[in-house]
Amino acid sequence: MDRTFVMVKPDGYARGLVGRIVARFEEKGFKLTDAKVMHLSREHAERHYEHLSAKPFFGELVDFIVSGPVFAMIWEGKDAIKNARALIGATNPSEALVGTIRGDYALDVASNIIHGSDSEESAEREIKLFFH
Ligand code: YYY
Ligand code: MG
Repeated sequence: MDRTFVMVKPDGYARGLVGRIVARFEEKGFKLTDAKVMHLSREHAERHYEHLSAKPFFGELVDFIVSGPVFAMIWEGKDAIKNARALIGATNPSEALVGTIRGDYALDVASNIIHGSDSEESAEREIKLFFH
């Protein structure tokens, strides 16, 4: 069974969106196999986003992701990575379709409320980083 890593970011957690986001994944047909509230260290956040370290927004991204608790999850289901990304919507909420999580709950790319792994390699890496 395919698995993916999903995380409600500090803005989504602070806004009380965890329950609604979990419900969206359950309604789609995914099974939750692990989950926890965490407050990421800067080192953990930098490792999670290390592939973006050369980007101009990297510093702000790390500051944001350590700014408060997150809710980390592992979801299981057919084509989990692709189907979870479809449910999450485009990176920039301005481009995310209504009906997707970012399309319905976010306005700004810097606070787009949720993360989902984008490949099998990143799902494996992120599940290890957050759950081992
Ligand atoms: O996988 P996804 O979260 O959809 O996008 P990434 O390209 O991996 O970027 C990670 C994260 O960085 C994104 O969710 C918001 C932030 N970001 C940003 O603040 N400004 C950008 N122009 C692009 C991404
Ligand atoms: Mg990504």
